[in-house]
Parts: sequence; structure tokens; C-alpha cells
Amino acid sequence: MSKTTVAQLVVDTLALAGVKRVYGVAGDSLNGITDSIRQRGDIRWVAVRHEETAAFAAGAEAHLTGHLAVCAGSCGPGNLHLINGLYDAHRSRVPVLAIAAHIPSREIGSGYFQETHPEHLFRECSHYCEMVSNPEQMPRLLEIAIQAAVSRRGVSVVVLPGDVALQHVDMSPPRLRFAAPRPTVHPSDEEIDRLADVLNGAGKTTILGGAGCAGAHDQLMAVAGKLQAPIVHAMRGKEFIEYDNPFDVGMTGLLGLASGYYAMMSCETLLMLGTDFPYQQFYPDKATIVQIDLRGEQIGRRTRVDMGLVGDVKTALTALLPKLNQNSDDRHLKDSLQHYHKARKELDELAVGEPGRKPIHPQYVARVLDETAADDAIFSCDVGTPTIWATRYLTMNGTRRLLGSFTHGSMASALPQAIGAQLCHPGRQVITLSGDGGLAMLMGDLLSLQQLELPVKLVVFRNDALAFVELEMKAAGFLDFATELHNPNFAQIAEGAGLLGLTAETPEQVRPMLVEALNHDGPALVEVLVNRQEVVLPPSIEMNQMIGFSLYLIKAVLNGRGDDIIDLAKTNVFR
Ligand SMILES: Cc1cc2nc3c(=O)[nH]c(=O)nc-3n(C[C@H](O)[C@H](O)[C@H](O)COP(=O)(O)OP(=O)(O)OC[C@H]3O[C@@H](n4cnc5c(N)ncnc54)[C@H](O)[C@@H]3O)c2cc1C
Ligand SMILES: Cc1ncc(C[n+]2csc(CCOP(=O)(O)OP(=O)(O)O)c2C)c(N)n1
Repeated sequence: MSKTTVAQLVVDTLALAGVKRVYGVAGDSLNGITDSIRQRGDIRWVAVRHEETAAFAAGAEAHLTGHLAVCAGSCGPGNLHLINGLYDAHRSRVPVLAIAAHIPSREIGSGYFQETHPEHLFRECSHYCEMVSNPEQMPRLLEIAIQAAVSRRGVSVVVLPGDVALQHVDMSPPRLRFAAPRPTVHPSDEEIDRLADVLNGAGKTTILGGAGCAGAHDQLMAVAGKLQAPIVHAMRGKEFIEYDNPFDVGMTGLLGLASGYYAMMSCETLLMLGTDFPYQQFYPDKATIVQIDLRGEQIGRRTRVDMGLVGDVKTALTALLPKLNQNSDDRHLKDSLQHYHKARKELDELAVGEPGRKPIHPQYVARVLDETAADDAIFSCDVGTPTIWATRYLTMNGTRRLLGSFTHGSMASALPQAIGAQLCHPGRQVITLSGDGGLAMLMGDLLSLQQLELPVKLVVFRNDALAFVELEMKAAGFLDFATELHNPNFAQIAEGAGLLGLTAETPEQVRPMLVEALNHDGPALVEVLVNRQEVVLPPSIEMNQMIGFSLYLIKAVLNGRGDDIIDLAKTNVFR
């Protein structure tokens, strides 16, 4: 049998598994891997400036394609930098493999230069995390890692000492020659019958749908039609549920719409479909609750559940549909829709840009972006207020996609996710909604856009603050502190990095600049000077938040910051 190096075997196996690119930062301990990639044309090394970017980019690719994506970091600090992006991918359940190069194997345990213990560090953010200490473990160990990431959906980590990567091993044929299995997961017939009985006898029914509804749009509409049920969505379900949906009453949660909140709270039966919506206080107390999820361990995790079914949403709804009677009472649906149209109108009224009026309302920027972006645009939004504007003002249509660090909740994901998105969808418009804090956090990778020739468009909501944290502070009764950002001119920085850079200071500049950036043949950044004091009213303000907010006002006055309140009032009440 002919011989090859472990590194070559790794890269061969990845190529056979359909991997097109590996994101990372090169390093001594990764030399075997990068050199093997250099020698072949069917897999690309994507050089970024920070390993966290590499992991977020791989996560975005995996989210958009559903296929395995790969990132790599050199030993010690190199792979340690991957960790935040890996947590995000793992918690979003997208298949990512990380190659964590390691110090020379003979030095392990000696406290050697750059020594860490990756197999401990990455255990919590992976399904599978093992070290290759003997070349004979390969390629089996890598194949197990790939199979774990793909079938359990999440992260696998292969820890590979640099010297082991260069050792020789027999070239063996790949064992993973089968396509990824796609089982049909079906609740039992008796369970479907019982569910039909419950729903046929139910009063006001509301559906709460999440990301598990992907691919089940037709079935979801048909079930909602039979039940005359409003559909509320959780954030990760937005891209799959909101479009072409006459039953849509918006999102629930602190950032959701009042109509989403009330449709859930006023129902007698809640049907949860493929959602892990995490906030307990937004579930109804008295309703009968039915939950369908692919993974049994998810059932009853967030709220009391009266009936739990393990199954795929599409399969379960297809089986359920013929057993449902047509509900003739449409009052709950009509009331919920009326409420939704009112809530939607109120939100849209905030998205205005009166000529000359500064600072610009961020809602207006998001709305104009929604209107000017392509029908198949891929958006990524930073955690912070850009998440609010994206979920409230971007219209999904079944083709557009929306990425964000929605479950892990990390800042700074928008730019790295856009890098992964643009690489796997080179022909589509990829647009970020970036925070000024978020962009600055991984700003080194602005340089990657030019180097990798990626025409990503960045829209920076520049409010010179960690504004989301300020909101949280106000609501909790703290005086905002430690949130001020002394920013540079991001457009100039972009120009310096080889991008088109524009600054919109007044509302009338927003549309032409966004259009110019979107039409630009290359990467572009538009910074928009937006209002820092935008208050986001949650759908139901809890007493402790009311008290908190009054406390903020009192504290602000006591601390001589009355101007803040006048600003707040001006921008949120008298507009
Ligand atoms: C700053 C910030 C604020 C936020 N505020 C809100 C908010 O106000 N409202 C809100 O909704 N979210 C909010 N989020 C997001 C929130 O943290 C959750 O990530 C989100 O609510 C989860 O959405 P989901 O249930 O659609 O997706 P997931 O959490 O991914 O849950 C999907 C579920 O579907 C299951 N599943 C997958 N495939 C299938 C299938 N084929 N069939 C059946 N089941 C399947 C999975 O096992 C899982 O249990 C916020 C996030 C951030 C960062
Ligand atoms: C890595 C990380 N650090 C800190 C936080 C806490 N946090 C959540 S939102 C936010 C502010 C984001 O600021 P920016 O990107 O400027 O957006 P803004 O809310 O100001 O629009 C912070 C610090 C976090 N979620 N992730």
C-alpha cells in the first residue's frame, strides 16, 4: 500500500467529503495541512485575519448550505481564537469541523511554548473532540468527527500535533462513501390521532414556529388554515415562516411585536413547531401546550408541555392535515391579525427619515435597506440594536437569508458570517447590519474583503455607543456607564482597507448611498450616523422594567443628566 502523510490524508478525506474551503490563519503547527491544501486545486485555503472570523465564517457557510464547513487554527492561541465562533456554530446546530493544530507530541504535558489542552477546551462546544496521537488513527478518527458533526449537527474538533501531521501512514480508501442519511422522523400514528383530537376540540389556537419549520412552509400554511390559527415566530424561524404567510402575526419576545406576544398569551391551545424559543415569561400560563420537535430532549425545556411529539415538522404536519377538521370560528385569527396590522403600522411609522433631521432613525436605515437590497440578498446582523432592526424591518421572501448569532448571542458575527456567505454564494448580494462596537471588535477582517475579493456590503449603524447595553441598563434601573464609544470615521478606515467608504449624516443621504454601495463592483461600507437614544419598547413592559426605567430617569436627573431625558423624549415621543 502506498504511503502518504497524515496531513495529506486529512485534506484528501475533506475533499472527498465535499469540503470546498478551509478558513483559518496559517502557523507552524498547521504547515502540514496548509501545504497539502497548496498542492491541490479542489479545496481552497481562506486566509482571514482572526481565527474567530474563520469559525464564524465556517458556521455561516454550514448554515446556508447545510453541508460540512471547516476551519483551522494553529497550536495554542491560534486555535483558542476559534472558540467563540465554534460555540456559536455548535449552539446553532450547524455542521462545522475544526482542525486544532497542537504542539509537538513529545512536548505535551511539559508546559511547552504555546501549550494548551484543546481536547479539554473544545469539549463543551463540540459533539466530538479527540486528539490524533498515532498516525494509524487516521483517517478513521477524522471520519468519525465528520460523521458526528453532520449527523448530530454541530461541531467536531480534531486535535492534530504538527509533527503527527507530517508522519507517514498507509493510504487507505475512504470509508464514508455514503450520502448523508435523511431519515423521516414521524410521530407514531396514535400520537398523530391524539394530536388531531386535541386540535379539533381546541378553542383559540396559536402556532409558535421556529427554525425547525424550514422546508415545511406549505404544510404550515395548510394547518394554520384548518385551525384558523395565527402564526407567531421565534427569531431563527423568521426566514422560513414570515413570507407569503396570511397568518403571520410577527415575532414574540422582548424584541418582538405586541401582536406576537398577545396571540400567544390569549390562546387556549399553543402548538409549538420546531422551536426552542428560550424566554419562559413569554409563554402562556393556562393554555394547553403541544410541542413537536425533532429532538426529544427539547420537549418541555422552556415551558410546561401537555403533549410532546418527537418528529420532523413537515412529516408530522403532513400526517396531521387529513385528520384536521376545518375550524369555522375565525375570531381569534381575525383579532390577532388586526392587532398585527396595528403593531406593524406603528413600527413602520417609526421608520421615517425627515430630510435634514439628525440624527437618523436606525429604523429608517433598515427599511431603506430592505427596499433597496436584492430579492435574493443574504443579510447578517450583529448582536446589539442591529438585531432589532433586522428582525423588525427586513422582509424575508423564502429566498433571502438572515444570519446572526441568535442563540449564542455574540457580538461581531456580522462581518465574519458575511465572509462565509459570500464565499459560498459568490453571485448573491451579501449585506451586513453592523454595530459600531461589533464591527470594531473583529475589524481586522475588513482587510480580508479586499484580499479575498469579496464584494460584501457593510452597513454600520454608528451610534457611538454600546446602545443595546444602554437600553438594558436603562430598563434595569442603572445609569448608563462604560458604554461610550469614541469612534473613528469608519468610511475613511474602509477606504484605507480598499473598500468604497461612505458616510450618511442626514436621512436624504441614506438611500442614494445604500444604492451606490449595493451597485458598487467590490466591497463597500456605508456608515450611517444614527440616533443613540432610540428606545425599543418591549411588547409588554413588566413592572420591574417600569420601575427600572423610572429609576433611570430619576438617577439621570439626580446626576445632572437631564439632557439625556430631553433627548430621549425628543427622539421617541415628539417625533
Ligand atoms: C440580542 C438578542 C435578542 C433576542 N431577542 C429575541 C426575541 O425577542 N424573540 C425571539 O424569538 N428570539 C430572540 N432572540 C433569539 C433567541 O435567543 C433564540 O435564538 C430564538 O428565539 C430561537 O429561535 P428558534 O426557536 O426558531 O430556533 P432554535 O433555537 O434553533 O430552535 C429550533 C428547534 O427546532 C428543532 N428542529 C430542527 N429541525 C427540526 C425539524 N425538521 N422538525 C422539528 N424540529 C426541528 C430543534 O431541535 C430546535 O429545538 C434574541 C437573540 C439576541 C442575540
Ligand atoms: C462578545 C460579546 N461581548 C459583549 C456582549 C454584550 N453585548 C451585547 S450587545 C452589546 C453592544 C453592541 O454594541 P454595538 O455593536 O455598537 O451595537 P449597538 O447596540 O450599539 O447598536 C454588548 C456589549 C456580547 N453579547 N458579546
